[in-house]
Formats: sequence, C-alpha cells, structure tokens
Amino acid sequence: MHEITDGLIYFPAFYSRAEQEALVGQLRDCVRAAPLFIPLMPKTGKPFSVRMTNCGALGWVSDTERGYRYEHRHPITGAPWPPIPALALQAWNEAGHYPAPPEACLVNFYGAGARMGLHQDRDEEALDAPVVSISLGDSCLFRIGGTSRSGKTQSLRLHSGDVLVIGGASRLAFHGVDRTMPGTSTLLEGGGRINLTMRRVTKVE
Ligand code: MD3
Ligand code: FE
Repeated sequence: MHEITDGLIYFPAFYSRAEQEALVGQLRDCVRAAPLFIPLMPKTGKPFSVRMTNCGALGWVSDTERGYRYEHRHPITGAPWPPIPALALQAWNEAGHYPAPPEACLVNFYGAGARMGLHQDRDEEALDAPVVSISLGDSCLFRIGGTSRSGKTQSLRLHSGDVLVIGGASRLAFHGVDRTMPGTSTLLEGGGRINLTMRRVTKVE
C-alpha cells in the first residue's frame, strides 16, 4: 500500500486470484439481475464505449435528456439494483476507512478498444467520502491529474486485483482510462476489463 499523490492510495494485488474469481462470480449474479447498459452523454447523446451497470441502493446513469445522475432503478428494466457483492465491500471497509457504507457500486465493463476520457466525478453530495476502485481482468493505463483539466497528469498501470482509494485532495482530480491492454489477464473468459467503483452519494447525518 502506498500513496501515489495526495489522497490517492494504491493497494496492488489487494485481492488474491481466488478472491478475484469469487468476485467475478458475484458480479455475474449482479449482471443477471441488472444487465449492462450503454450510457449516453448529456445533450449530444454520444454513447460511452464502456458498458455499465450498478449495484447498491443507488446507481449512476446518464442519458441525453437528463444527463448524469444517481437513480434507485435500472434505466431499462426499471428494477432496483442488486446488492453490492460482499467481497467488494471488503475493500471499502479495509481500505476506505469511511464511517458509513457505500450507496453505489458502479460496474464498468471495457471490451477491446473501450476507454474513458478525462473527467471529474462530482455527481455525489458526499465529496468527503472516498471512491474505492477495484480492477479485474485486463490491465489498463489509467491517467490522473489535478483539479484543472489542463494541468499535468501522471499515468499508472492498473492490474487485476488492484484497489485504489481516491480521497482527500484527489477526490476531484481529473482522471480517465487511456486504454486497456488485451491479453494481459486470464481472469475473464473472452477478455476485457471490469472496474468497480464504490461511492457514498448522500451526506451522512
Ligand atoms: C480519481 N472509472 O467510473 S477507476 C469512473 O477504471 C471511473 O473504470 C475508471 O473513472 C475505471 O468514474 C477509473 C479509479 C478512479 C475512480 C474515481 C475517481 C479514480 C478517480 C474519482 C476521482 C479521482
Ligand atoms: Fe471517474
């Protein structure tokens, strides 16, 4: 475990291979209950290259008309999101150190060629809470900068089983995924990368 920059804490190989396999099994159940969907950018309606779903009380969604927001139900099926997998909560509890549970776990699936442009995560009210991220499957090139889009950035390779805790001064940092590296992991049959991000959305009373 080490601090990469102010508030960004890296736990390489937090999960063992056996735990990663078990977590993928728990995620299959989530995706059965809440199928992957393709969010659309606000206003332009441009589709994300990443497919997503959620677990937890709240899920992050986006569409052309209403933009980025958290919802209690799946945008296509209308069903409530399934619970956050117990193995994922382990990272929130053991690495995150926040006194309230996460309300949302966004599940991002990267097929070949998928990426995520530089952005800030600011749709949550509880900006004092960290975001806890879990990487599974193919490695990726992750980029993080400061709170200004034009500032300098640093790149970090994330591997299957790694956990990142993003809090403090890094919580509003610009960040993105430049590319995944197909063939770098045997965890997911058919390849690809999954990223889970657990978030506290509402302020704790
Ligand atoms: C730094 N996901 O879902 S996870 C996202 O790998 C997102 O799928 C990326 O950015 C992925 O919003 C990166 C690591 C991460 C997550 C949230 C952050 C880094 C962050 C919030 C603020 C700063
Ligand atoms: Fe993000």
